Amino acid sequence: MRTTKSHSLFKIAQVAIPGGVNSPVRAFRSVGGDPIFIKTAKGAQIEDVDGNSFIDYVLSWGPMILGHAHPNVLKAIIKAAKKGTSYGAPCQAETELARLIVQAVPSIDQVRLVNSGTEAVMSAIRVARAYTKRDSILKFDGCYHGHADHLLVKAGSGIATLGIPDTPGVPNAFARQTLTAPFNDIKATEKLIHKHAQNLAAIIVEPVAGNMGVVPPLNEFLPWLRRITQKYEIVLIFDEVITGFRVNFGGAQARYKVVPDMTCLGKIIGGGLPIGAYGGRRDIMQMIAPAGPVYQAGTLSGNPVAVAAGLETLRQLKTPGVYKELERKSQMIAEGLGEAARQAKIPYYQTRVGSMLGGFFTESPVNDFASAKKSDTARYAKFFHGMLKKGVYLAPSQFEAMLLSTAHSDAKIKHTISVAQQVFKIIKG
Ligand code: KE4
Repeated sequence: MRTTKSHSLFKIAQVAIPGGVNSPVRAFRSVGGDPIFIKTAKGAQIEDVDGNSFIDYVLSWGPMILGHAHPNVLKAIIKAAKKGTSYGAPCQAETELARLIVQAVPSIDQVRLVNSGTEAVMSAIRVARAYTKRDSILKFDGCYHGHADHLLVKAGSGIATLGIPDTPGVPNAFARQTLTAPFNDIKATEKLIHKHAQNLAAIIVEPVAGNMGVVPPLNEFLPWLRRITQKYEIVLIFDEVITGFRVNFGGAQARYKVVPDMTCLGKIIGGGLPIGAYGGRRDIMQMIAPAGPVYQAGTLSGNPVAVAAGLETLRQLKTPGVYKELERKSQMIAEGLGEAARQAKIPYYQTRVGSMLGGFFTESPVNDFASAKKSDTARYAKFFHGMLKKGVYLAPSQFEAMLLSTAHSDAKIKHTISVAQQVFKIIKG
């Protein structure tokens, strides 16, 4: 596989951009080697600057559920852009997207549009703190909620504790307000909540974890979280930046029938353009300026071009049968990969929720970050590069999701499976 042009572009990029990328995971640090530079993308295919073409299972980390450069989405973007790209004043399309989200997502009575998932989460937590007049929050190890200071926190010593900074630059004082517990661990979480409930403003969770690899909630976990947060009047926030409109048109909350108090969205609702959103119960959302006292703002919030792309994407997703078809294709590829690993006698623990798939090179079950980290990430790196060389682009990290789009044809899926059969055999050694 020729990578000359990507290699030279990466060297140049590293002079002007820290690490040569605008988001760390793109740099291939977890799997080794240099990132490929993309020249163009269409449907399920991406092409790099050296002319290599790949079936894409990253889909820009989620937004491209209809595949790249969907003709209707492009048309909507061009039509909107011709009317101006940003007004800094309200426009009808923002209300249309807001109303579509309100209608689709069970927990959302009102929604505020912002520019990224990070901004959505950061703002939702501020509102929850104002609403409850409490300062602490609780998150789960291995769940990622964007890069706001108080969320870049990892578990301290012991399994469920006060957070410690997970990166330089986050003051200890911020981290101490963030409690951490193991995902899916009711016992450890309950202990922590009982101890800190009086000062807990919110518990934030990815209802299906997508940032430790894909780890579904164990049966009782989400319903239990809903009950205990109601009992202590803690705001339950579902971070559905990945799962929103991915695992169901109403998100994971519709799939699992557990309704949080607030929901954060991003990715798919912008159809590939910058967007985020947070919404929830009307009494909470009425706290937000200018309706209420909690300040939050954004120059490009509700941007008409991003909103047009999001509206068209959600309209396409509303078409009957879309999720059923995504489910069928996702099941096909999951079964194919599982069979390929079995044939090669490679331990491969698979997870899947709708078109969000995970695969860990380990024999034991993966239900939280600690067990995910026990998987053989070196073998994942070999799998990643083996697949890449044969034209399949997976996430350049074990701790991400494999995603499908409506543009992934059966033929592409069958091709991916046959490539995996070869690669599993190669990495067997
Ligand atoms: P952004 O600020 O990147 O739009 O969203 C942050 C975020 C919030 N919540 C969840 C559950 C998320 O997964 C994300 C961002 N996802 C990562 C990939 N898992 C984005 C990729 C990247 O960081 O480059």
